[in-house]
Amino acid sequence: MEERALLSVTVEDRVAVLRIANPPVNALSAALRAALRDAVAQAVADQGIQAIVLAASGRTFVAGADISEFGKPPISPSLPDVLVAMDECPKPLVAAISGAALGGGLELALGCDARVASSGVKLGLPEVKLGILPGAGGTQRLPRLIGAAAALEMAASGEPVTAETALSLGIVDEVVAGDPLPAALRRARALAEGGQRPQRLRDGRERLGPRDAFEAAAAKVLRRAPDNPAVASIVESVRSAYDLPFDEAMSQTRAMFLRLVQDDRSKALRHVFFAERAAQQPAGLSREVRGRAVSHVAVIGAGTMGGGIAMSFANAGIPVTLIEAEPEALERGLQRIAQNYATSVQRGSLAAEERDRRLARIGGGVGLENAAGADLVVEAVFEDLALKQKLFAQLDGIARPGAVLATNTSYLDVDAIAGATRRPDDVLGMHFFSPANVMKLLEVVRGAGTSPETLATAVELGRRLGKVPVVVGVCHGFVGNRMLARRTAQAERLLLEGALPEQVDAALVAFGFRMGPFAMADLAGLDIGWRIRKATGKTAPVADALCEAGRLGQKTGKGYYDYGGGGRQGVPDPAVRDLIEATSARLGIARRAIGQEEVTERLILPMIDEGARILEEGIAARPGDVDVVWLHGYNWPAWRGGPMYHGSRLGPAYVAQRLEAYAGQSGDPSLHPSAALRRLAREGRDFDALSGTAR
Ligand code: TC6
Repeated sequence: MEERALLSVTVEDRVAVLRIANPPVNALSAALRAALRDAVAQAVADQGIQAIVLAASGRTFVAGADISEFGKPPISPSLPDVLVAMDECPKPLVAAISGAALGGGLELALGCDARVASSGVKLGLPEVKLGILPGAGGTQRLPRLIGAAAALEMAASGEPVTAETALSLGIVDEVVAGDPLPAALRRARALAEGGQRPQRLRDGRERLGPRDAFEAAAAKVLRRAPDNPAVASIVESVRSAYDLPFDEAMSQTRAMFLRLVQDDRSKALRHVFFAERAAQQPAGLSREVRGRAVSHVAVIGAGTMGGGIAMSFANAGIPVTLIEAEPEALERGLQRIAQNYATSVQRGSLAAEERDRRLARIGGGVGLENAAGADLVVEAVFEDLALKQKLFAQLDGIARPGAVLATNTSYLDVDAIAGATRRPDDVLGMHFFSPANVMKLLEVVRGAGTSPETLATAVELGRRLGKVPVVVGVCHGFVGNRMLARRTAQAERLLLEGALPEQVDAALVAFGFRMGPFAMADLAGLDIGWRIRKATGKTAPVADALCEAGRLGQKTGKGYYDYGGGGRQGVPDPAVRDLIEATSARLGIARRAIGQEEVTERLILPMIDEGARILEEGIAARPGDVDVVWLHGYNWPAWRGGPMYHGSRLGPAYVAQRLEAYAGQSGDPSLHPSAALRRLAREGRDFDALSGTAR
């Protein structure tokens, strides 16, 4: 029987223990909700039962509602119905929280009279990250337990707290080491001895706290997220705890929940949730394949990138040796790392003791021989194929057999690098994004000869580092930078045709990016791209002219914008307008007024087209993988789901037709839609249809 599998009931000294077992995370599926409601009813009916303990098997208590049910017709009983049954239960209920209690999981625990948690477990209301609000009483019961201001902060941020913090906030009554069941049973018996059930949370407003403290918290939360409908609804719902009777507030909250679930933002955020998890399981790699053990890492190259990569390992508890060719360069690299940690300590984001532990994990060495003992070597030297090939040939003679050899190249041919060794099966790309200790994306580049174990090692390691690893294939720029190149080309092209940097940047900010391409280029420095263009014989007339004029971005006080007193906020500069207009004239391009819609579409649609090519070539396995790359490597706005999700909402036919129109209007042949996109448009199919076409 499914019910038996989802929920088992045992009786311990007249306490019914309802144990949830719905792997992998005990999500509250319709069947589990029904089983819970029925089990509570049975415990009520059974004269021999005095109290109920709610417990769970596995590594989570309950991870919340079953997200895969959202957007489908609701199935009764809803979670609020289950909580009504718990409120109506005359016998005391206690939650034994042995793993994460999130969303509906915490709401379930809030329907109990007491909560006992294992030390270290997480409790939270992460619904806002899915574009919804806690719809099963979190916005009503939690304020009545810990105060409206604190509850609002938890629900609006979505950040979980540890059991220890939950204890100090008053969310849980007791924290124990290990299994919380014995303590929960003790509490349940004590409550039963009290004769009657304590006042339900729903019935008491004494702990809501002063209204003005809540309003101040609400103003802060809304300032932080001014355009987020889920946050606005959370504020409104928590506020109703002051103004409306519990049942009225609940039905209003339920209506908001059902509205938000249908909202495009929530759909996109749910897509992100599942795409991130799917990316963890690379296509074509069996779940049975295990990575090799990695307990010591060597990073070659102590520049900004190499240093950031070394910090990522040290932060995750993995000892690392940073390797340079010269002692001075090594010293500089180690000092930069120490300085980065010192800044975090000064800012208060890192404890001094933790800094010391991390620093102690980072050693240095001059010469490649220092890589001899490493289980994984990450090369992060200058982007030069010949240099990298030479280095890998040397490494081949030094690294121990079975060590994974990874290159952090952003563009170069990983197969050509692997070919310099006699062990291409051990070689792959691990492309970190700058700053490597912060950005979550890790492109794991699978070479033609990369073995499944090598691939699994990098993916598992990526997870250990707290990154989001996405497996990609070998091509120039892989997934992220290859798509970015299309956007960058259009941004430059739009300047030549009539737009100005501030207009282009504003369009992308309006789309949801934190920064536009030109503000970003100024921040990164224009000389990097200039150097690469010169080396590869390419040109970007406006960018080249700015560099020739010494305008290299923020570091020179001028780039696409003027940074005046050396601040980070640039202002439009008439000299840049003159320079752009002169460049258009020199190239014989007649400037015209370009509207925001065209700017946005010409930046975004070519990326979607490139994504289609990438999928057709098998460089990425699934549209969701491309989305995850952009979400975590380039700050694509999560509520827009990612470029392929966005393209899918627009429809391949629309994307193809607009690109064709822009190609005609601008005379830029690169805007013609690819064969892959045209085929989808013709056949009326979505990007999924391209998945795995080449492999
Ligand atoms: C809510 O509760 C609203 C209530 C109002 C009702 C009115 N549903 O992340 P992992 C799957 S909203 C369905 O890799 P971890 C996941 O897709 C919900 N599926 O594991 C994956 O499947 P795969 C509020 C779920 O150990 C597998 O479980 N709750 C759900 O790294 C393992 O997941 C949240 O937002 C779910 N709720 O992390 C919490 N959760 O193997 C969401 C997970 O087929 N969950 N799956 O790929 C999490 O944050 C994490 O999963 C975790 C475990 C911290 C619980």
